[in-house]
This record gives sequence, structure tokens and C-alpha cells, in this order.
Amino acid sequence: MNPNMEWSQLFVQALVEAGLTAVCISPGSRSTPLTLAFAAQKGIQIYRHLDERSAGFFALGLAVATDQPVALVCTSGTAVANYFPAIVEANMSQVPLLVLTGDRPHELRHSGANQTIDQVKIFGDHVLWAVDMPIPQADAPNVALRHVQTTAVRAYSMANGRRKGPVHVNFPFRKPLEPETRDWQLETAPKSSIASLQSAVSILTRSQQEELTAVINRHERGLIVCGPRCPGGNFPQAVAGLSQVSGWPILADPLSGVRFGLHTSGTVISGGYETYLQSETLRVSREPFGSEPEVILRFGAVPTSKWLNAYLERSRPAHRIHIRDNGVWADDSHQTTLFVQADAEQACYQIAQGVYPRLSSAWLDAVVAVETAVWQKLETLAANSAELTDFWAVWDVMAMMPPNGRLFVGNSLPVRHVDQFARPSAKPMHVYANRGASGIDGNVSTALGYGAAGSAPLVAILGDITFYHDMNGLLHVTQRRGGTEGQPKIRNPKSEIAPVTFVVINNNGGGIFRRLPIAEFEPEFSALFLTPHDLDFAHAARLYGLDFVRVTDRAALREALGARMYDRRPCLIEVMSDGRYDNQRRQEINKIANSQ
Ligand SMILES: Cc1ncc(C[n+]2csc(CCOP(=O)(O)OP(=O)(O)O)c2C)c(N)n1
Repeated sequence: MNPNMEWSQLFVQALVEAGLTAVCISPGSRSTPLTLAFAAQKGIQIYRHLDERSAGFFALGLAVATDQPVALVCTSGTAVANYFPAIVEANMSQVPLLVLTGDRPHELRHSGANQTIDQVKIFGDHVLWAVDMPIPQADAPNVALRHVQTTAVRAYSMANGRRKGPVHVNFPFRKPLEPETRDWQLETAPKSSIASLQSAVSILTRSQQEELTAVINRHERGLIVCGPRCPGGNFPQAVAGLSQVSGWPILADPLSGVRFGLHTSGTVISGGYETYLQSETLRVSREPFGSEPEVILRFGAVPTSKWLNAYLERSRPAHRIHIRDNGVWADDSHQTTLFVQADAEQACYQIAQGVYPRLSSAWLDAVVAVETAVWQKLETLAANSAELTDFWAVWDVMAMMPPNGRLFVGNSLPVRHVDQFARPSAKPMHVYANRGASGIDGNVSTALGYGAAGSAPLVAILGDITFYHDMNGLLHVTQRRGGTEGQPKIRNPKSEIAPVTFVVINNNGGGIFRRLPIAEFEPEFSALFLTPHDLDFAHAARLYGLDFVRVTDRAALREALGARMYDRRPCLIEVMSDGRYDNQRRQEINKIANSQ
């Protein structure tokens, strides 16, 4: 048997034994053995992606939504380099990816051979582990075959360990790349020698538990800050329970998994801080809650909100505690006094056990008063504004999101608007954005990967330039609708196809730059920062088979959302907006919302 095929099959089978269920494959010759090995595996969902850059981000979105590693397969050369942006994001957001790249054999490296680049450790420190495999050989000793299998299991476990992230395995293959016959599969590939590598959940020691409980019992004025990428599972309930018993309110980032859901009932969860902490318009006094917090207890990554981060930085609490299972530092002001690497959900339960219940306090009342007042003002303003601005578009999308729906939010203004205008609510929603490296690339594909994890409706809100960056990714929408049906190896059961709605806020350029001092520097500002493109996105919708609706007022937007969000025909809703006006109007609204 062709050793390339044999080794690839051993590797892929070991990955499947380890738990892998999905792979995104891009076409190319040098990766043929890997591609065929995946195609022969039962129980693997194959996603076909023509563009490796989109493939990388699609895999990232799918891995986030399933909280499981997703594999990528591509050929040698610049195909590999196209994974780079998604790998950077996956590393910074701790998303498990298995990057499997075909390569030329060693004798062709550094020789001028075609499509041969240096792929060894090409992703540098952006991957958790990089392995350059040996060249498959016939009649290899058993230890070499076991190495193939254990490398697969170790790669999977490394990507999916306590600190999740991308792992790169590079596969040099010497020709012939194809099997001799169609009937090439190993009859019974030997099982891998180790089934899995496991790491145990780390819980607080008794003394850590007592110390943290004592901090809560000693201090009335605590804040629990949940940043992006808090753990899933029961963490929202666990942290809500800790908040309720301690009387410490939660400031919840929209990407934390804590701002929306049933656990918000009966819990003080603040999401209005991006409005009430605006320093230019600050209400009451310098201290929004009357006095300073004595303790800041953090979970997850650095919050999205600039104003929240500024407030946390200028506060002078006695303790700044951060609990994070993956141990990844997330404090760019370098003020953390205690970083605990422990399972966050378990830590909440453990700490709560010894807390003396504090059911009411002046501190809690102050936070509730500020939070309530700001949302009352915003809700009145929203109810009385017919005009379609970028932030009211976000407001309407949030209001109309289906329960348990998935919302992908593009970087730039959309994520900031979701942060500012999405009120905490009991409606469960899954919200994600690429905030690790905050690129505006790959957002279409990340959204589609995020939506591919289930059948719940997917809504993606993106700026026009963000959308433009990854229009290639839209091909997946067409393909999942049956473009691949004639090909039995690509399994995309129709029942799992989620309704997809893209909401593109088209202000003809990068509206976010209007917030910067550079906005005063014309003509450079418009030409080189705002970058208006005058694209008509109806053509993109047509090219990739999406329905298209262009809206210019809020009533039309709401009507389009209501009609499309549950529809299995994918749709692009283009929201026409005037970036200059929207920016001014938001500043006025900040003033009104902060007025007494
Ligand atoms: C890959 C990448 N290139 C450039 C940037 C810098 N950048 C941040 S926001 C932005 C403009 C985004 O415009 P758009 O998507 O239309 O959103 P808007 O600012 O209008 O909300 C740019 C170019 C980036 N974050 N990522």
C-alpha cells in the first residue's frame, strides 16, 4: 500500500478516536493523502472550502460554537500562509484548531522547487505546538507507526487542553500521492496505543477557597466583571449565584455569555456601562456608584468596552482578583493582585459556599439605580426614533433575535454598538465576535462556521468593509444548500442547515475612524482612512445566491428581520447609514442618557 495513504489513514483514524468530528478541506494536490483519508472516515463532517483564508475562519467559528477542535487540511505553499490570520485569532481567543498541511519532501525544500515554501514552524509562537512529520515509508518499524498515531492524539489533546488553541502538523509527502487503486483503504487499521490524554479540572484548594470567601465577607463593595470568552456550560448560572449571595453586581460583556439568559432573572447584571461610564458625559460624580469598589473579581478576557476598562484602571480597589482556567493573562493595565488558575464555574460554587448572604446593600442599590436609569432613557429614545442609524439597527436586531439564536458581531462599530445598546435580558442568545486580535478579516466565514454548529438561526451584523473583506466566504452558503449534493463524501445533512441572515451596515467606509482625531485631516481622512468604495452589495448577494433586501428606515428593517430570520433561504439585509450623522447622533444620545 502507498505509505502516504497508510500513514494518513493512521493519523486521521487516531484523530477520530480522540474525538475529532469535523474537518474543513481545501483543494490541492500535495494534501491528497490527508484529503482521501478524511473522505474515507465515517463519522467526520467534511466542509469544503475553496479559499484557505475563509476555511481557517470557518473552522474557528465552528470550533468556538462546538467547543471542540476542528481540523483544517490544505496543500503546500501560500495555501498554508492563508491560514495565518485565523490562527492568530484562534491563539489569542484560545480556540482549538488542528492545522494539517501537505508539504514537499525534504529534498525539494530550499531547492527552488515549485510551490515549495518553508512551512516548518511557519506560524511561530502563534500555535501551541508545531510538528514536522517524517516522510511516510513502506515497511516502517512499528515505533514509527505508533509515532504517527500518538502525534495525532497528542495534537488533538494539546489543541483541546486546559489552554486551548491551534496546533500545526506539517506532512511532507513524496510522490506518488494517490493510491494505486480505488480500493486502497486499510482493512483494519490498528487502534492507537493511547486513547486520549486527559487533564483534570483544577479546583480551588481549601485555603484558596477560604481566602476568597473571606474577601467577599469583608467587603460589601465588590464588582464581578465578566469579559469575553468566559466559560460556557453552567458558568453563567454559577457566577449569577455567587453574585446573588455576595450582593456583588456583575458587569457583563456582551461576549461573556453572561449578559443574556435565564440566569439574569433575579441577578443584578449591568450592561449599560459603555453609556454611563462615558467620561465626557459622566453623570452624578466621578464615581458612578457613589463610592469606589473595594474588590474587582474578574472572569474571562479583557472587556470590550473602552470606558469600562478605563474605569477599572482608575479605580483603587484593595483586591483585583482574576480567575481563569486556561491561565492566560488578560490585564493590559498590569494591576491584578491575585491570578488564580482554576475552573471558574467550580470556583464560583466553592467560594459561594462560605459567603454570608448579603441580600441588599447601598452599593448594590447604587448600581441598580444607575443601570436602570440609563436603560430607561435609551428605551424611550429608541421607541421615539424612526430614523435608521447604525446603533438603532443593532438595537432592533437584538430585540428581534430569536431565543437561543446565534449572533455573530463584526469588529469595528458593530461590536461596540452591541456592547452599548444590548440590554441584559433573560432571552438566551449566543453572541460571538473575533475579539482576540479584532481583525475585520474572515468575519463572514467565522459567522458561517459559528452558525454551522446547529440549526438555530444565525444572524451576522457586519460593517461594509468587514463584509467586503471576506465575501469569498459566502460560497459556503450556496454549497450547504445542495451545491455539493452530488458528492457523497461531503456530508452536510439538510436538517442541520441553520437560517442565515447577514445584516450589513453600509456607511460606505470605515465609520469607526470618525471617532479618531484623524477625522479632521481632509482630504487624507476620506481617501486613506474612511476609504469609501461605492460598492453595490446586491451583486454580491446575487453572485452567492442570497436574497437581498436594502432598507433605509427602521420599520423596513424590522419587517425584513421578522420575515427573514427564520427563513432557510439565506438573506443579505443592507442597512443604508450615514456614518457622519450616526456618530453625531450617538454623541447626543450619550448626553441625554447621562442627564439627570
Ligand atoms: C484585517 C484588518 N485590517 C484592518 C483593520 C483596521 N480597521 C479596523 S476597523 C476598520 C474599518 C471597518 O469598516 P467597516 O467594516 O465598514 O465598519 P465600520 O467602521 O463602518 O463600523 C479597519 C480598516 C483591522 N482591524 N483588521
